[in-house]
This record gives sequence, structure tokens and C-alpha cells, in this order.
Amino acid sequence: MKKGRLFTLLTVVVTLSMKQGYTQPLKLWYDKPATQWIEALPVGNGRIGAMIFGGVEEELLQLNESTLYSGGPLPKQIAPGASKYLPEIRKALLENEDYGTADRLARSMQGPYTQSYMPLGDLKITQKFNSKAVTEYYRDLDIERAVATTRFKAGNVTYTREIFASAPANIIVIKITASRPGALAFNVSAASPLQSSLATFENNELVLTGKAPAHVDPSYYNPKDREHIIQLDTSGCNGMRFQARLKVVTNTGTVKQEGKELAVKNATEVVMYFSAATSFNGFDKCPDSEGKDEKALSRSYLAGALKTGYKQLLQQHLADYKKFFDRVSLEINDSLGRNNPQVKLPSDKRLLNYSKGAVDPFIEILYFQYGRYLLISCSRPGSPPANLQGIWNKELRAPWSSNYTININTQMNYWPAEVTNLSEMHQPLLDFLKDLSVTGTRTAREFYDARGWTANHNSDIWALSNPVGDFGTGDPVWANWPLGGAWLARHLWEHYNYTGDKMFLKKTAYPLMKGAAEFMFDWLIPDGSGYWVTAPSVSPENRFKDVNGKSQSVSVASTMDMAIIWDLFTNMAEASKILNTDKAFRDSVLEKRSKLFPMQVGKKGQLLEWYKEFDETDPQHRHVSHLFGLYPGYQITADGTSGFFEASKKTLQMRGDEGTGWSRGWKINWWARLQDGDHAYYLVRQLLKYTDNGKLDMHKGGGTYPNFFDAHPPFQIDGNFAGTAGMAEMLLQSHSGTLHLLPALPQAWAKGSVRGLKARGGFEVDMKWQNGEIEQAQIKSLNGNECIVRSARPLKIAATGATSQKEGAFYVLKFKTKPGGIYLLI
Ligand code: FUC
Repeated sequence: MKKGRLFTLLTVVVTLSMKQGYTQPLKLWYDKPATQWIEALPVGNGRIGAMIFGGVEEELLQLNESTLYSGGPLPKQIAPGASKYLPEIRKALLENEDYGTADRLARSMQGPYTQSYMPLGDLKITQKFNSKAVTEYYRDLDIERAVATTRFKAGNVTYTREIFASAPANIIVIKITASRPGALAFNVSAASPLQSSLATFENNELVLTGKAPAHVDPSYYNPKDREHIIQLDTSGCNGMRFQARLKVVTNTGTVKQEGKELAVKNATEVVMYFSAATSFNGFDKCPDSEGKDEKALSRSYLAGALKTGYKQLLQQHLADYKKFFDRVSLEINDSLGRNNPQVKLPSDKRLLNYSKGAVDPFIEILYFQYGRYLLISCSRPGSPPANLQGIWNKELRAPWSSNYTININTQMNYWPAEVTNLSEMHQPLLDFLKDLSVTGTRTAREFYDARGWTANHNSDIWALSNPVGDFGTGDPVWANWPLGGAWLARHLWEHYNYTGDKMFLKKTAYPLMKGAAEFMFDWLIPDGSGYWVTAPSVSPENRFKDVNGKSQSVSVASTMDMAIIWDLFTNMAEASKILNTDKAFRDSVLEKRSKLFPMQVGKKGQLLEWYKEFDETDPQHRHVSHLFGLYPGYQITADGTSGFFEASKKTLQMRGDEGTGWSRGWKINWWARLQDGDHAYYLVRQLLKYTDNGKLDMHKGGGTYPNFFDAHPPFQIDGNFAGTAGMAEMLLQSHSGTLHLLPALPQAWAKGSVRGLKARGGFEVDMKWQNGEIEQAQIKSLNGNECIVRSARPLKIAATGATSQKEGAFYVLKFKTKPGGIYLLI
């Protein structure tokens, strides 16, 4: 047999043996309806979303549309003259170490707060039964199909409701059936908490129209004598309009208008189609006077879905969803599998037992895949990026406005995107950066007298980029932090790294990265001893004690500032090399990078957070901003080239394992980079701690709700995404030029397999392991780049016999690849 043939054959066999199939179906299921929002189940298609409660006599779908925000475009000028405070602040800091004055003056460099993400409304389905006896109640969310089902028996009739959100048709479909012909009767109504919403009828369609407020203050901002929700702003731009429509279709029973509701009688099967649209027309257009025709849009989505029909819509939805979801599978220690006693328990009870210590790797797999489900459901090309709650929010004044918090949270939402093979879902964020760079150019000029573009710690659908604080009331520890744009720019670079899309690098990524770098060129100042520093500078969102023991936040060259700039400059130089462009600029970037104020190690061996060894005001603070260089950055690596690896570990030990949901999620990723699988795993279990506490906790509250949403608390979706990314990071790392297989495998995951993870350089990786050791790996090369594999055990290429060589503590295997080539390592 020819060598090529044998290779192909081998490949097929291996591909098959890697596909083991899930030991248990990936479903969240419950034996009772949701009584609170954090028990309801989310569906979404990036544009519209619903939280499904599964009530028997009253089914509630709480609805969202992802563009529905309060407010309108930002004025071209926000705080003219804001930059004039800079020289004074710098003088206070660099000449007098007067942090108090710097803090006071920084407040003069603030603009408005962001606007808020709004709820759209509720759909209520009321069903009355003669007999109150409901049996065999069951509801689930099948994340392999993105379909939610509620089923129960009343009398001797089984009622089933199936709900999915189709991305191709931009529609939510609700199918209700009764097992006995003609036994289905219910009423459906719609309402919205927003202004002037009214339910009317058009061609027997239920129509809900309304308007978002012209302004909403953040929930934490409550000065007296001020309206916190301003409905109309007749002097400026009025709020965004929306329309939602519902069509009820049945071929057996009747559908009639009954007051404000639609009444269905004598039916056996009913399909309801729900569409929604807003007048949002881009970040720079008034959604009222320059808005889109939301009525025509919602009408056209509905008409399209009706034409397609249920059967085809479902098929289309499954094909579309599974195209993304099925790319990755994960199995861990499946020896218990279906025999695990936990299998019989509803997901909330199972999670509770898991938090009490039950061995249940399925819960970890479910959580990992749920993060992927959520990303596919809340971040689709053409829709806005996922916000603090993805797209699911019921509050008029949501926690932190459900906005984009870009000093960690928005970026964290996208950590799993590339590595778990959902590159397309990264697109909304990458597109958003174009908008952000437009307002960010104005912010750079007006607030910082600088070129390029920048963004501070908060943004929204209007691409707000200024320091927030309502012109002077924000705390600089979060408000005055112009590093958000530079951090986000690394997402452009990572997208290129994983996809190898040079066109994207050239046309989209490079110009934006360069703009972010240009800002930093002007933002950095010499410190007088040969280094470039940032001043004013904060370390989000922690404070230090000054020599007098006073709590301060504004100083010079925080470690995070310098690490973000190092990251941007490094990526920027690399990009310009790949594109073979801008040599002079590249040289100056590298020159500047070599003189950035360096990281430092403190007396206890920890990485310093600020430019001096200050004590933290809160030593266990949830933000550990100074570890940016360890993750998501790659300045600090295990190979020790840049040092600070041990110092990072020390810092993390000193900070402790407590935290909010996202803080624990970040810690999983850090411990994975520190190659300590057991510690990372400990934090996985911490993140998955069952809670139903919705009360704000800034310190130790983190956990997982009954519906597997992340608890900050309250709900904040970033922890879900960091959890998924972190588990991937435990299995595969590719940030330092190699594909490191199983770099942080915990003892608890001694046996398992994963299929479809992606690595930088354009590789798709399948792995199988036993007794904590890699058994085999299959690597698909997407772009034909050279592949360097690092592993704890020596590997060889099955087809050629080439073997890995010992390098330090690991074995390294280097080989050339062809585009589309598949390589089996054993
Ligand atoms: C920052 C964090 C909070 C929260 C909020 C959205 O202020 O410190 O914990 O995540 O953003």
C-alpha cells in the first residue's frame, strides 16, 4: 500500500475513535417550573432572546432584543478642555507624589455615564385546566439542539411546548401540542415595561410597540432631585422605538381576539412565531429621527418565517446551530457515565450535590458546553457584542446598566470564542471596535490631547469611550482608565492568530491596532529616569495605602497599564512584520517597548501592582489587574523568558481563591497558565458552587445559579465564558509559539478526550488521554504553518515516525504541515 493511502486510512480510523459520543445528553432539566428569573432557561439567536419559565397555567417568556438600549448617539464634543488638567495631574504625581490632588483633578476629566440595555417585554401564555392535578412535569434546555421543552400532563392529556430562537430566520418559534385532539386552549398576551407600549392587533397578529427611554442613569447612581429614567428628550434625540409581533397558527382550532389577548380554542397543535426589531441604525444615528423602520423589519421577519413554515424553520435552525456547536466535544472520566447516581437528578439538584463535593464530571462538561451554547445564542455576526448579561435582562435599570465594561468583563465574554472553535461569534466584538475607534478618536483628542483612539472602562451600543462619572462624580479607580481600547485591540490580533485571515489583518485589524498604538505613543511620558510611564494611572479597581496610610488610587505606571501597552506594541510589531508594512513605525514601537517601565517583584516575592510597593487597601480584591501579562496576555510565560512567573503565582496565592463569578473565572485561566491543574480545577469547583443569591456581593459571592448562569452575584454572564475558556486553557495552550497539550490537567480529569479545540497558528486539535497522560492527538493544519507540539510524554507522528525531543521539562515535536493536512501523534 502506498504511504499516502495508509496515512488516509489511519486518519479515518483515528477520527472515528476520537468521536465517542456524549455519555449523557447535554441538557439542563428540571422537575418544576422556574419561580425566579435565575431558574428560567435562556434561548437566543444573537438578536432576540427569551427567558423561559415553564409555568403550567402561566408560561412566561421574558423577552429581549439585543439593540434595545436607552439613549442615542454621543455629542461630538463631550467635555471641551478636559485635557488641560493633565499637566497639573502629572506634576502632582511625578514631582510631589500627591495622589490626593491627582484623584481630585482626574474627576474633572469625566463625561457622562453609559446608557442602559433595556428589557423588551413579556409574553404570557395562560392555560386553564379543569383538573388541578398536574403530573409528569418536565422542562429542559437541550444545548445540543438549542431547543427548550416544557411537558406535563393535566388530566390525561400531555401538553408539550417547544421553543427555539432561529438565527437564519431571526424569529422565536413556540410550538404547543396536546396529546388529545382538540384539547388545547390558551390565551396569549404581550406587555412591555417600556414607555407607551401598547398591544394592538393587525391581521390577527398581536403587535407590541414601544419606545426606550431617552436616558437611564446607572442603577448605582442615585443623586437626589434628579429623574433617573427620562422617557422623552424633546430637545435632543428621543429614544429607540421597537416593535414585536406574534402570529398564532393552528390548522385545527380557532384563534380569536379576546380583549387584549389572543384566544386559542379546540386546537391540537399551535405554532406561534415571534419577531422583534428596533429602530437602531448604528451608533451615530438618532434612533428616533434617523432610525430604521422597525415596523417593516418586524413585519418582514414574521412574514418570512410564516412562508418558511415550522418544519423547515426547525431544520434550518438545527443545521445552523449544530454547524457551530458540534465542532467541539469533551469527555472527562466517563467511567461512571450513565451509572452515576446523579444522572437521575434534575440539573439544579445535581449542581447542588456537585457543590457539596459529589464526583460528577458531567456537570463540568455541561458547564463547558453551556458557555459555548450561550456564546452562540447571544453573539452572532451582525448583532451587537454580548453585554454584561449577554442579551438576557429583565431590569429597567440593570446592574451596571448591562453595558460593556471593558476593564475585564466584555473581553472575558470572548475568551472562549476562538479556542472553542466559535470564531464567527467573535465578529460582533471585532465589528464594534470600528465604532469605538470613531468616538475613541474624539476621546483621545478631547480628554488626552492625543492622536489615535482610546476607550475608558465603560461603553454601550453608542460606543461611548470617555471616562464616565457624570462630569466629576465617578471614582477614578474605575472611571479614568484609558486602556480599554488597547486591551480590546488584542482581540483583533487573536482573531488573526487563530484564523490566519490576512485580509482581515490588513484591512480591519492592523489599522485599528495602529490607532490604539498611536494613542499610547502620546499617552506615555518619560519618568525622568529613562522609562516611559503612564500618568495618571490606576490599577482597576484596587486601591493602595499611601505613606500616611490613606487609601489612594491614582498614581503612575500601574503594572496593568504597562502590560497592556507591552502586549499592544508586541502584537502591533508582529502584525506589521507579517504584512511587511510600516517598518519605521514598527521600529519605533519596539524601541519604545524596550523602555517601558518594567514589572517589579516585591518583598514577599509577589508581582507588584503599582509602581511602588504599596500595601493594598483590600488585599483580597476581586480584580488582580496586574496579572494581565499572565492571562490574557503572554508577557509572563512558564518558560521563564521574561521572569515573573513565580511572582505571579505568589500574587495569586496572596490574593486568595475567593471572588465574584468572573474573578474566579479569571483565576481558573491564571492557574491554567501557571500549569497547576489541580488549583485550576479547585477554582472550577468554586465557580460552579450552587447559589440562588441574587444580592450584590463584591467579594465572595461568585457561583452558579440553578439555570447555570454565572452569579457575580447578581447574574453576570462573563463568569460562564471565563469558565469555558479556562477549562479549554487547562487542556490546550498556544500562547507561546507551541501547541502545549494538556498543560494543566488536574488529577480529577485523569481520563478523557476532547475534539475540535483550536490553537493559534491555525490548528484544530483532538486529544485522548489516560492516567493523566496524553495517549494520542490528532492535529489538523488549517493554513499549512509549521507545528510545534509540546507534551509531558514523548510523541511521534504515526505516519512518519518522527519523534519529539526533550527540551527542559517537556518534549517538543516540530513538523511542517500542509493546508488541510491531518497529523496523528501517538
Ligand atoms: C466592575 C467590577 C464589578 C462588576 C462590574 C460590571 O466594576 O469590579 O465586579 O463586574 O464591573
